[in-house]
Amino acid sequence: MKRALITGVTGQDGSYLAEFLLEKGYEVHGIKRRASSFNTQRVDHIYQDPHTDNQRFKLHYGDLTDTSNLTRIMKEVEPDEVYNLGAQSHVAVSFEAPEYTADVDAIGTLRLLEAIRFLGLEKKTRFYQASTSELYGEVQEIPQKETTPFHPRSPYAVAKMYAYWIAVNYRESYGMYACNGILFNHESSRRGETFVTRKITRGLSNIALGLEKCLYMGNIDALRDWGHAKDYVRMQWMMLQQDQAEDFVIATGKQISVREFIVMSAKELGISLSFEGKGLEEKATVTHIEGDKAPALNEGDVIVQIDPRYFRPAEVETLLGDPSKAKEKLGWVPEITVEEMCAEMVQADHEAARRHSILKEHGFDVSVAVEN
Ligand code: NDP
Ligand code: GDR
Repeated sequence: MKRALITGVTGQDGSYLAEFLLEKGYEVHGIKRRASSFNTQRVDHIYQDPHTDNQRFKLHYGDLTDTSNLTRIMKEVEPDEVYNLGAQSHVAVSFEAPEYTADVDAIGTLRLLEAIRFLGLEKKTRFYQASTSELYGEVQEIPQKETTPFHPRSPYAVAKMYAYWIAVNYRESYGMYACNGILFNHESSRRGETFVTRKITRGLSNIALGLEKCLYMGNIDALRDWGHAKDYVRMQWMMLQQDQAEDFVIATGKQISVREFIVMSAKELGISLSFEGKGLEEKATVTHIEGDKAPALNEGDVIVQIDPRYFRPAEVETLLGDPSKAKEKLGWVPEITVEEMCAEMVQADHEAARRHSILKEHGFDVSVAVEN
């Protein structure tokens, strides 16, 4: 039985990857952080009682800032495959906490690679690094592929650039099977609530049911190549099954703007929107409502406005990936379109908002966290 170790198992990708590897028959070990409240919601459905026989999903307390902890877990598990998905993964937050982001995202990667080397596992253990389209930042070529030069635009992207190169360096220096998946944005109903797609699907669902009044956004002109996380974790595994370690771009090859994603999400709720105004004055007004998903709204309501607090000190305006290498060499193609992904996300968030509003109607004190 193959053994995998996943950092960031409690995150969006970690949870889908753990499911995927369990289905493939792996023993899956994940690193979770100690927190003052439960933080395993995304993997609770695959939890296995440690008192039962044949437990194949095991969680270890740990942190990417803690060398001795990582080395001990690596020694205990002796994994065939390590998936380094753990990170301070929010670009805007990395401007607020640049040093911590570097410690976790850059040096954390080095700590794992060193643990593998220190334990003499470099011929056994394969290593996947969660690299990112943010490396391209100020884009030098459209679309971006494996050979496109990097120009990172945030402390997050700069930290991930170190992680990218240290994985390449350990491959070249020690013959380790280490590779980078340069993944473009990927989302799902498990996406963190403060990333833009989820902020939109959740915010509009809450507004439709009267739990919030307005969605405050940053740069809605930004263009992204959005895919579904389920498609992307399949590729993370495929990358570790080759004869030779190589780096791959994973993307859909299509892009839309944040504004278009807002319109698409609103449409899923039966709401038509009209955008008017420029820059900070831009607003979206409800022009038409169909069906019964948005009982709290009326035509003429303003439900999207711009708030400068969501602008970043340096922005990545446009990202569009070219996944040809992944298609040609690995036969990987994304199966879920951005429209299908958006529909899934809106449905899940509308359902959650409906539950909240029923509780509220029956007098329970329900507050919806809106800090983004
Ligand atoms: P999430 O933010 O959903 O998950 C991040 C995970 O890392 C969580 O499990 C989190 O734990 C954990 N983590 C954070 N800090 C630490 C730390 N100090 N020590 C150990 N674990 C830590 O990210 P995604 O699942 O979306 O992304 C997975 C990886 O892929 C990340 O590295 C991200 O940077 C990268 N990536 C993501 C893309 C995307 O579009 N989703 C695109 C390209 C790259 P907790 O749950 O406790 O917060
Ligand atoms: P990104 O994702 O920065 O691309 O990083 P995010 O969803 O945060 O932003 C995408 C774009 O939308 C613009 N935007 C806003 N973003 C947020 N979060 N909130 C807003 O209110 C808002 N308004 C506009 C942003 O400025 C940006 O241009 C994600 C993360 O998952 C990284 O870990 C990963 O490496 C990259 O994707 C690929």
